[in-house]
Amino acid sequence: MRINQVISLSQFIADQQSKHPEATGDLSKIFRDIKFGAKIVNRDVRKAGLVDILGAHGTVNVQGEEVKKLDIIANEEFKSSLTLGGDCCAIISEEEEDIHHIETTLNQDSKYIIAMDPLDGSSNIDVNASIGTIFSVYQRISPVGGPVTMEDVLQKGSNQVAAGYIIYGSSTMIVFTTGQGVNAFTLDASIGDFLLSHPDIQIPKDGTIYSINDGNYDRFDQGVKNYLDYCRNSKIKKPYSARYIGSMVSDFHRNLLKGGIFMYPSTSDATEGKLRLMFESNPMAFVTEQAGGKATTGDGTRILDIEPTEIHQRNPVFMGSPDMVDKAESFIKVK
Ligand code: AHM
Ligand code: MG
Repeated sequence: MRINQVISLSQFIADQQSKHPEATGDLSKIFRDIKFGAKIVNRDVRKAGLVDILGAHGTVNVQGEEVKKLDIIANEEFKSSLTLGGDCCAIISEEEEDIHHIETTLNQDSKYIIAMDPLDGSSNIDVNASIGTIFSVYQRISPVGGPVTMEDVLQKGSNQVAAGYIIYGSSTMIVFTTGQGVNAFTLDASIGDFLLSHPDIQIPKDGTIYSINDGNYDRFDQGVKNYLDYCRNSKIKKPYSARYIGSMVSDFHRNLLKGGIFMYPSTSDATEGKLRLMFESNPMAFVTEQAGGKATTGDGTRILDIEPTEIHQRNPVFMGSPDMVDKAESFIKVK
């Protein structure tokens, strides 16, 4: 008997698995490993101000950006958890230039590939604002046992088997989809487990929150500027609110629950925008669509349909409440 109908993440996954007699249980084990990694990273995030893991690492990552110590730590912790679990054959990470092959005896028969941004929103680390981990799960295309290829890794987002994020906020939550809706589990620190807190999340069809880095306004295309002018127009039916912390997981999560649009468009000096297709756009787009939302590049292109050509490629992002994304696109398409 479950006390007060509390459902743990492990129980939920086991229940889902039992509905699929053909399931091998390997995906459940991937979630076990992601959950374990999340708990370890959560521990380190929570004590970041007390020990020497804040601040810059002194190197830049493959994007040429400054690396924080916690980025490195989180990357190593998830890699370790997924390697020791034995059900993942390769990882691609925002913090790694190339494919990280896992070729231990334990992992040689595994079919799953993980794409992850181990610590997203890292500019927020030093100021104690919410940060997150973003992950995708794919099945390899080439036969199990052989070397993982670029084709295995560069799959379009619609091939994702599962995706989600962990938010290290005022509480720690894991929000994910396996293609059957979106559910969120909150970490109960007293028992050390994630409990179902937000079943079957549906994003509101419309909303009043727009999230964008307004400092880039002068470098946006005219269509994006026109949409932002519309959002600021006090004569529209509902006054809009601008909300932007600069941590995608946090900005996205708020809009998922309250209704809104999250945007990171291209700019005149970054024609593909900033966010990475494999590590940020695809997993969030899968969650968005599974919650009833819409995720595009702003010109009608569905993010999940983009054919990736390189591990670290970027793309413009417009995602959230479907009516808001449609409205934004109606401005952007009119150049
Ligand atoms: P990161 O992966 O290096 O942390 O960068 C991604 C982050 C996103 O979380 C956020 O939406 C975006 O960068 C904010 O960028 P900006 O500071 O340009 O607005
Ligand atoms: Mg990131």
